[in-house]
Amino acid sequence: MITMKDIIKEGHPTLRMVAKEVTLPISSEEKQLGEDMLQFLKNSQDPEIAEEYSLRAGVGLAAPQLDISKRMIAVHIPGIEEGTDEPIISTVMVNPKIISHSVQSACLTEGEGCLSVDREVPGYVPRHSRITLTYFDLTGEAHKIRLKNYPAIVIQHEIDHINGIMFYDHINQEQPFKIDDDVKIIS
Ligand code: N9Y
Ligand code: NI
Repeated sequence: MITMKDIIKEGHPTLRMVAKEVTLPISSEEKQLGEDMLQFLKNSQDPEIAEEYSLRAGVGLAAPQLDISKRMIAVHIPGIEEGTDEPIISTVMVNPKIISHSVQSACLTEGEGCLSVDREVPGYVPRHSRITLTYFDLTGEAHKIRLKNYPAIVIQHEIDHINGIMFYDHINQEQPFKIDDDVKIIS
C-alpha cells in the first residue's frame, strides 16, 4: 500500500527528470504500480482510511513522485456529491500525450498544491483550458479523450510531473496573481 512516506519531496532530483516512456506490452510490475497508484488516490479520498494512514487527499499522482521515472499517471476526480456520485474520471494513464489544446488558458482560483511540496505556494498556475490526449490504459488499450476545465488542469499537473516540471514553474515570480485578461478562472 502506498502511503505518504513513499512520496518524494521537492529537492529530490527525480522530480526534475524527464521520465521514460513505458514500453508496451505493460509489464505485470507496471500494472501493479498503476493499480497501487490509483488505490492510493481512492484511499486518500476516503476519510476513514486517510485518517488511519495519515494520507493527504489527492486527485492525481505521477510515478516520478514515487521515485519511479516512468511515464505513468493516475487520476481520481470525485463527482459533485463526494463519495456518492460516480467519479468524473478515475484511471491510470500510460504514456499520456497531449495532442492538441485550446488557445484559451484557465487556472484554479485557489492556485495549486502538490503532494511533493510541503508548503503553500500562492499564485495562479495558467494552463490550457481544453486538451485532447492519447494514452494507454493498464490493459494496453489505446484511448483518445477530450477534457476541459478542472479535469484538464489535473491531467496537465500530472503530465508536468513526468516532464520534470513543478506547478510553481508556471507562477509569475513578480506578481503571483497576475495573469492575462483572457485567462479563465475556474472555481
Ligand atoms: C496531487 C495534487 C494534484 C492537483 C493539484 C492541482 C491540480 C492537480 C493534489 C496538494 C493538496 C491538495 C490536493 C488536492 C483534492 C482536491 C479535490 C478533491 C480531493 C499530484 N499531486 N493536491 N495537491 N486534493 N482532493 O501533487 O491532489 O487537490 O501530482
Ligand atoms: Ni503534484
